[in-house]
Amino acid sequence: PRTTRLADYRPFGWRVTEVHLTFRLAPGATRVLSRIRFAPLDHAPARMTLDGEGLTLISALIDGAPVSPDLTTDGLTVDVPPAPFLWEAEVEIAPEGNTALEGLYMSGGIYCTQCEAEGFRRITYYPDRPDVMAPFTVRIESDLPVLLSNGNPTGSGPGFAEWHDPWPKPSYLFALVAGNLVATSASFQTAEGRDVELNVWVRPGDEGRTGYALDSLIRSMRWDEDRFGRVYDLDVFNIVAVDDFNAGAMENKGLNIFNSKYVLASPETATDRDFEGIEAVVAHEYFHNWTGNRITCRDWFQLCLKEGLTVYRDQEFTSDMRSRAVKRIEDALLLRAAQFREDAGPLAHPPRPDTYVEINNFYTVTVYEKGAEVVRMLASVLGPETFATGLELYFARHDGHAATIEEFFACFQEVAGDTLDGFARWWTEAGTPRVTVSRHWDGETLTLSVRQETLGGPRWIPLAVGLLGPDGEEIAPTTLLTLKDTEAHWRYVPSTATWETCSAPNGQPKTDGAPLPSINRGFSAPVLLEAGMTDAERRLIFGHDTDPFNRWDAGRQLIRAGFIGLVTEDREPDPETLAAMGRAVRDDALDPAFRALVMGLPSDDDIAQTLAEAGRTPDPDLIETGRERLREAIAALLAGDLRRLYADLAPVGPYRPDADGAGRRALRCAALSCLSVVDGPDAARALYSQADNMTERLAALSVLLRLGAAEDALADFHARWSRTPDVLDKWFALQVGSVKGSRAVETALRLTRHPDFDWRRPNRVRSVLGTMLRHHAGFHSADGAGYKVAADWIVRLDPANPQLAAGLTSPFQTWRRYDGDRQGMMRDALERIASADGLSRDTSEMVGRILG
Ligand code: BAL
Ligand code: ZN
Repeated sequence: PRTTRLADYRPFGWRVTEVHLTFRLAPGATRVLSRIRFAPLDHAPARMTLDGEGLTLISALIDGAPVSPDLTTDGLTVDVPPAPFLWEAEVEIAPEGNTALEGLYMSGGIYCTQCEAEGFRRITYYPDRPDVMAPFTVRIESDLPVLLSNGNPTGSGPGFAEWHDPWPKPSYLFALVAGNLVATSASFQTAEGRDVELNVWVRPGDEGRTGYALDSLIRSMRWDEDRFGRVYDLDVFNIVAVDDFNAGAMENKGLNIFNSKYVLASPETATDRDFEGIEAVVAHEYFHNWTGNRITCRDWFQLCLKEGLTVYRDQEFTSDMRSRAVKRIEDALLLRAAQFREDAGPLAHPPRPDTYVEINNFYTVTVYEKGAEVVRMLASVLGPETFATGLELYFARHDGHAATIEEFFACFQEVAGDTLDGFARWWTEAGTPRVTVSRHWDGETLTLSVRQETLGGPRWIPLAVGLLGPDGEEIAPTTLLTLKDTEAHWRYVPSTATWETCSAPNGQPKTDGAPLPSINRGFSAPVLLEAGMTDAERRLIFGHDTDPFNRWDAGRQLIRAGFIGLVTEDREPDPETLAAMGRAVRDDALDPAFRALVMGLPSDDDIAQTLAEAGRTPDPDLIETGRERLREAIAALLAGDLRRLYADLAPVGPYRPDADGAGRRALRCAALSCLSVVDGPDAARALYSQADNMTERLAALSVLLRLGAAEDALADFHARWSRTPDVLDKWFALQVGSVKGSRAVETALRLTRHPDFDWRRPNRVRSVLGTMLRHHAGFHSADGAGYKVAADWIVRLDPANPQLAAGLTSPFQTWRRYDGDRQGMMRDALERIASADGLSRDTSEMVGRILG
């Protein structure tokens, strides 16, 4: 397959000034008629190339005269005049048979589209690249009751509807939906006085579960006006939920299409995490209207320009709606678990990569989450006002254009009046910087020496630092120290409460009375930090720091060290660490959500990664057993506190999906889960039957599954929810995720034979197969069953849905961590996938990169 390179970027030779599309919908044979006006640019060649995949060309005309283009496997070429011309084509496509879910396809009788990144070429011939932007007019012909496209409605009648989108957009933002749908609606008046009709469209029967998505949309629109000055620009904003969707949602202009998982919610069907996810994804897609749609990407290498910035914006939204501290910890957890792992292995790439084979493989945590961290660091180093001014300049200068990271960055360099060059490496280099901090105390002055080890030269690393006194009191407030070179030294000047740069300290350091630095507060830089702290110092930070992130992180480091000791040296958990955890968990002055996070143990994969970094070979079974022993030790020590908490946190009123309620439930469920180790299943059984909400019901079911006491509850759950796909997905996933070791593989295999399992539904596949692949001890079971089953599934799924299959390969990326037997079995599995007949570009690129 062909590699696409950033260095080869060339603009398209024509401007597209107008696009008219007519769809005559039929499941097996939809006709798409296009009328597109092209105007040559100076460098336009005599032949034009259009992208197209899987299309049957019926006719083609240029300025009304029939032409015979040369058809290729990925499009066509045709001679064109050297002046503006009208291209007309009619093609036939078959949405019913489209199992790849790219282009126009059908989900449960609903026609819908997914065009990002390169799906539009499966709809008609077009320059399917993000830097070609044009206004679209669309006519849909069908007897279905609801016919939607981008922009504003301009006409409808029996069997047709017409839409016009005045905002020039690339083809990846095109969307069409047709089906039997019902809307929950509201109106919104923008800050500019525009009345906007808001609709959330779902299948009849689901309309009772749309309220939270609609409310999230309204809050997002208002927030984007208040916080970023971004105002909506059409008369209608439609959201449609479909059950079969490869990703989470899609920001098509004025017509967002969502995986129903991120729309449908009621207290009975959705967990607190689902509600938070819906709020964040609705916001994310809405925020793309400016960061993605009004200003889009010049080419797909710039994907993080829209995704990193939009994730940053949705993180800020969630932080304002909920708890900023908790959100920051959750984001750091995700980044460390998924992005650091990606950066440490064969799939490492910069947020702005410079080559790809299949762009679908680059919708990664690096592009999204690390991309957001880079924007967050830019905001930190510039300060809020300069950052806001730079962003305003970006919106003003690039509105209506397809931009690059360099153009984005130039806006901030201009307003900062400074050269920020070392900062830009965050976008262009892969790898997680390793930052080492050493301390020198001479009895009066504390000096910090900070070093970075990075690929591709030093980057700017903003470290938020505070100081604690011997009893944990804050003696220096948070200050941002930005490391710009490989090494720097700062000393703290108490008289002015400032830090100043200095030369390397010398002389014998003292220890008595030294203040304790709390470094990288708020996870100000996404780095691996080695601060050389003792356990006693970590306990001081855990117990006292004013920065909630570092408090949590110090506790996490203590627990992780105990976990490692338990796995590798059979050491008992450290009583002082457990006691410190107990003090935090008992502390009613702390946010319950924070306390629940303190109780969370590092994942098995996290422990495996830590061991691998220390040069040791992780043993998945020992890690799993170690987790159980750690949980038993915590339960034994804290049982009394946890029983009290479980009782005290019982619901006091009806369920509400807000941050406070979610935090209380998170802590209560964490207490239940831990307590069940000593108290058995009774409390979980009672909670399962009494709970008025899915959060507690699912938590109870998970405990029952772990204890092998879930038979009745599982049957009850299935009976209640067998006709509600998004809830039934939870039933599937929980069974795989809650059993130990190789039983996860057996359970997953058994569930693929369940009558409700369906290989064509991505959410169902991810519930069973995705959960098995993430089950560390199951996937890595010593007999290789997990690897074999994974390879079987990927080979089976690939022909129908390459994007889904390729996504399932990523758990193999850590294969070099493990022992020789496991490495051999994983390599065999990967090679078997690679040699499958007709393997897709998506999966073959992933497997090739993983094998290295
Ligand atoms: N653009 C693809 C879905 C999203 O990131 O919003
Ligand atoms: Zn996005």
